Amino acid sequence: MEQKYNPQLIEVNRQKKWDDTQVNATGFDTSKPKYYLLEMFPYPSGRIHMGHVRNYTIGDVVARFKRMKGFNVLHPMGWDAFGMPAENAAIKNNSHPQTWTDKNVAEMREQLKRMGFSYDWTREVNTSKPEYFKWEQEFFIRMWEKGLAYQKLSEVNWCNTCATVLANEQVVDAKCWRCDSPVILKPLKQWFFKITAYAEDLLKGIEELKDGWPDRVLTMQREWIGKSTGAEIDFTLEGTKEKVTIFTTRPDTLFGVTFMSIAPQSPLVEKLIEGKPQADSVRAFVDKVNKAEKTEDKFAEKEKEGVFTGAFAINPVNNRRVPIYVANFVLMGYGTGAVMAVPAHDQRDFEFARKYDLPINVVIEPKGQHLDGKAMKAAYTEEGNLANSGQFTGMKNEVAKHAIVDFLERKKLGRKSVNYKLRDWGISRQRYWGTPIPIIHCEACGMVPVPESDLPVKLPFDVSFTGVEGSPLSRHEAFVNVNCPTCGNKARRETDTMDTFMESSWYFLRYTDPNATTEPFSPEKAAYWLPIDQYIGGIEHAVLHLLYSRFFTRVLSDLGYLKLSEPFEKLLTQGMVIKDGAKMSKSKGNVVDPNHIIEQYGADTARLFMLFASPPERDLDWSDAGVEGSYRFLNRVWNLAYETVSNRWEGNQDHPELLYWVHKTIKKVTEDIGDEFHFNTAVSSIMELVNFLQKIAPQSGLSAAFKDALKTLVVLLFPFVPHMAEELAEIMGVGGDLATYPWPKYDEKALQVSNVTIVVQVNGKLRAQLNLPVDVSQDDAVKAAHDNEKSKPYLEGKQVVKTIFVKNKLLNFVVKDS
Ligand code: ANZ
Ligand code: ZN
Repeated sequence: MEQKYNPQLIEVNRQKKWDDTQVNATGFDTSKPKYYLLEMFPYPSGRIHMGHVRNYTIGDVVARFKRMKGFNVLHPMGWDAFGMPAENAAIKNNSHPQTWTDKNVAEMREQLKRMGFSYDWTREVNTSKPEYFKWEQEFFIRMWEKGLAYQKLSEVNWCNTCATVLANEQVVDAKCWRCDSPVILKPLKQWFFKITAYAEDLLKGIEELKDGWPDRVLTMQREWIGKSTGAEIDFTLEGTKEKVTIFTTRPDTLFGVTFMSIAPQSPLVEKLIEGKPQADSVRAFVDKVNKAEKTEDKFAEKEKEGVFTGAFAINPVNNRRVPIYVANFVLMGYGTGAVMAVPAHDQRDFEFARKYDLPINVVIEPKGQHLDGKAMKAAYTEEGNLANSGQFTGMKNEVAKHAIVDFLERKKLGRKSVNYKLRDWGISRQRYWGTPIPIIHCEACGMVPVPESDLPVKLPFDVSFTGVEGSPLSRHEAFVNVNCPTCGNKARRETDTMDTFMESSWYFLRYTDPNATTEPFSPEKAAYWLPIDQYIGGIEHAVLHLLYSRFFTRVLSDLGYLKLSEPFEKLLTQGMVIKDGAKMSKSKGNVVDPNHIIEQYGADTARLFMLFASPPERDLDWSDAGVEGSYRFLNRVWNLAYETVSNRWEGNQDHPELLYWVHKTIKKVTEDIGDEFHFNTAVSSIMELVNFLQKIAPQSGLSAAFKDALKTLVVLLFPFVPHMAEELAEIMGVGGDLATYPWPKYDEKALQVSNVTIVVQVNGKLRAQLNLPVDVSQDDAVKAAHDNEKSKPYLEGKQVVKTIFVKNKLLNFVVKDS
């Protein structure tokens, strides 16, 4: 055994061995319980960063631990390989996205291997390969046949810098999630997936995830789906038989309506202003709003404005005339695009009423209080009792909500109604580096799916990347011009590609059967492995990837590919890696390159630091001193083993507390990894064991029990620092492959029987040594001191003014004669 710890040499050798023997490849041994552990796969941007290192280290501890606990573990890795950076790099470097991506994948794979992560590399998935996206095209066609994929003209979120459409989820604070440019609206024919058809089911599913997912993520998904329960109420257009239907969540305020607001884009507008003197001013207003929407930041707070149409609606419960306004804050895409305005109880309506001098009629009052619309400074939005509301006056407003809707339903003037904020998922991108949408547009036949035998629709390699607007595919004649599969006439191939979130919505299914060629994955294999027992990734995916995956799993189940609704049983969202108070990022200039740490200290040190510095779900503050500390600890372990193996100690005496310490550590590490992923406390208990072993080594270092303790230590270290642990295990003759070595069990008896020696002092003088159970309480120790023959005489009849108790060590009485 080498005297000096040489991580670089050890690690590279171990990694080569793991690679040669494929020790982490997954079996299909159904006699063992399965455990599917997944970390979010990376985008192959070129290099692994510390965020990856942290995410994957956390996962690796769990994977190794579960294997040792006898599970059949699936722990795969792959590449989310489509996406814009590849295309942007191609434009910049005059290269090809495929070349760029393949090179990055090769480099990053080596980096991951150099970290010693125990992936089953035989299952590597790369989403940019036709063997993968072929199935996506098949899914798309199935969805299209069922009406779950459709094309419509729509105002889309557009990023000028990236020259592409963004999904709602990719707009963060009105900016492009990727490049931070402001997002504008643009009308384009786009492909959508009907995620709204699954809104209720996705919402219900959240209940099932309560025990396995962080509350924060569930709340974000719930809010994103945004269910609103209320009613649709029909007002009549004065002087006609026509209805104007509104959506409200507050039917209890119906008697307080003093005007109505409709969306500028509403088809009603033209009808309302026909022949009215207001027509011109309304049209001008609508134009202004539409222009502003296209040029201005869509999400910025804008001044609430409106204009009177000259038309009135009749409130169905009290027959009052209410003027109809066109207002810039009413969205055409939500509810009915028309709102009953109740300024006394809605702040937005309140401000609008003040601005345009419209009446404010109070219909809800706090108990025992009277409100005056003229004097109000803000809308009253709390609970209360109904006022000025005909037969409903006096009723609690929560009760009135139902009573008024019941009344309306009976009179056929309204009905219960539910609305969701969730919009359909816009999936088409005017980009090259993505999965081609397998549709052909024929003048005679309309949209025709590419026949199954022609799948996959591959990306042509010979394209030019100029960076000009529009997809490079649309400029590729041979790709675009095809014959219609139905009628044979000249037709045009769809040139949009799919959102890359499509690939990540099912990659976890492909891992179960990555080399399938006649189907996307075998239903049996998917059924065996799914759901994923533990998923680990960043909180930034709370509503993007994690919602799409839940949706897509349901879709694939409905299409008959599998039977599952929730793909991820448990979710851990790891914290960020921060340095100098900010997230590690290129733009902040505070990046630490994992390779440098590996070169200087080795992968085991990098892993140990990541695990020890903070619990997984919290942010991790990078500290060079912490890295140093981890490295020093590993050196201490190495030295301890070295001294033992080379018989450098004197003593051969069994220490009475040794077994206690070993079993206590096994228990703590097992529980900390197993239940809550408290790796930091698991590591610190291992450190305590090392301290203890170091302390007793001179007397006990050559005893069999000491050597056994050291072997156990090495086994416990394996999930955290696998290279060093396996090296030492081999040297010390632990026997067998640590990858599948049975995880040590602890013995409750060893935990109980062990005693410690507690020194009793009276006024600083040693009076007795007590042999007491480990972790004995102060009270019990004091009692024992009073009973002990030797210390008893010094305590009897004395007044104890102070007792100092150092757990498992010392009991000191300060006494004075009484
Ligand atoms: C009358 C009322 C009185 C309202 C009151 C609120 C408070 P959520 O919870 O987001 O679903 N609304 C309905 N459709 C709208 C649209 N297309 N654009 C803008 N606002 C719209 O909000 C529902 C409430 O938002 C509805 O209830 C409606 O105003 C408004 F004291 O109706 B409410
Ligand atoms: Zn045709």
